[in-house]
Amino acid sequence: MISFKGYDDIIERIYRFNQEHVFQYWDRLNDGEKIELLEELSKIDLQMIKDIFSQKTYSIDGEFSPAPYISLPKNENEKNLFKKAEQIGIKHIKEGKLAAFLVAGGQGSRLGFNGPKGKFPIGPVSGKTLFHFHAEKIRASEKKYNVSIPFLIMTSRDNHEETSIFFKEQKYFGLNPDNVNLFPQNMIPSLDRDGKLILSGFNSIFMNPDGHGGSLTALKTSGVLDKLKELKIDTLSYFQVDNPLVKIIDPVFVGFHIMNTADISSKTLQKSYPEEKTGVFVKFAGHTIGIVEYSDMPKDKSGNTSYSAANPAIHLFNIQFISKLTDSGRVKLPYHTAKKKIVGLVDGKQKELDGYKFEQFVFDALPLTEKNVILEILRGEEFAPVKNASGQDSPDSAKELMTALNRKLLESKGITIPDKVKEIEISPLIDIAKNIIIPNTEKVLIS
Ligand code: UD2
Repeated sequence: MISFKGYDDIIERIYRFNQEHVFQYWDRLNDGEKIELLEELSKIDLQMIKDIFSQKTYSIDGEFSPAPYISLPKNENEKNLFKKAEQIGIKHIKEGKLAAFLVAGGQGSRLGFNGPKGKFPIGPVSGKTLFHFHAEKIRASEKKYNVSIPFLIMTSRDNHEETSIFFKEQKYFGLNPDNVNLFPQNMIPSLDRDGKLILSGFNSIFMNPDGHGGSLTALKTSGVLDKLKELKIDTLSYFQVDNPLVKIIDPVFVGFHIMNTADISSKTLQKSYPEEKTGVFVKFAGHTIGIVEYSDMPKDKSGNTSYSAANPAIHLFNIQFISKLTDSGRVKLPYHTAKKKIVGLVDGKQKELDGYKFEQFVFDALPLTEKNVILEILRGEEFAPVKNASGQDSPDSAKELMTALNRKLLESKGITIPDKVKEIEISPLIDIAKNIIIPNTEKVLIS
């Protein structure tokens, strides 16, 4: 067994868990490099890694059926209930009880875009980035409700610096920098087929971000949760980086959440086709609510059209609930396993190998709630995911959806749209007045 002053406990633990191959290049390392490796190893919970590996096929516990949800209002009574929710939501927002929470730690590999996905240009006319749209929506809500809304952004080790620099360069898109809080999520090692840690270099371990489920733990470990409590924030509006249509601050949604004293509230929309790659809301046999991810759907149920309540990944979290979950440190959510090709160090050279990547999903906190709300929304008004480089759920389809929504908005105000117009972008900072004239050009930018 190797030895190094001050680190012998860690070294002994590595041998005990049969992971001593991580020291195979030990003799090539200088003392600084050895310490770096030992420090990284000291942060890995080897027992947890072993447990995850031994149950590596995530499976759904027990039977489930489609979940009930609050449908779009159809009659006067339901419309009145929605109006009541809106009033309650507005009051809550104006009291400064809300913060916006963007998860942006993912790797965006399907889109094939280099760098943080939030830097992707999505404005159909302006080319503004996803981050820009999100920030301007928050600015617009701050103005509308005359309140300050903290903006939390979870990044990951690989994109934290670039994201922070971008926000600085862009002067926080006009937001008060003191209200913008970027913090990286935690990392978890990937494993090879035999459950062994993978070296990414002579003295470093291959890690991946621990999934958006890691956001709950990261809120706690970064100290952000305590800051929110000091600010008397009680609700987090959670959203993904890839949806330029998301309504970040939505009074109706907030109102239903408050009226039901929910731990988590979630939006849902109808799947557009059974094989669409979204999770669906379900009710488990024990009456708890949850989401089953498309990749985890049992074969006999996938494609079943009664599971149509899709997950656009828009939630409200009660802060007390997150506090309770994170009381003992790491939130105990299951890990989902993905088989991946991983480039690691093998026999002194970088080589592709088969491995496993582990992630927690934030919606696995749903079955832990005592109360929750699922609210139906209109797809075309709030969901335009940017996932793939082309085709479905791509930048092109998202831009089309943005234009379609803007067209609908202008028409609802009685504004005439000339024939030539193909693309319409409206800045989130603009309140459309009835009397605007739209030019007869292909691209229209209202900002
Ligand atoms: C997510 C949902 C899916 C559906 C769809 C809607 C999961 C597992 N699936 O699918 O059910 O609702 O969205 O658009 O969520 N992220 C992090 N850290 C991580 C991993 C991801 O911050 O370690 C962020 C990522 O930056 C993005 C969001 O989480 O904002 C979603 O990640 P994804 O693109 O991997 O999820 P996707 O599209 O498979």
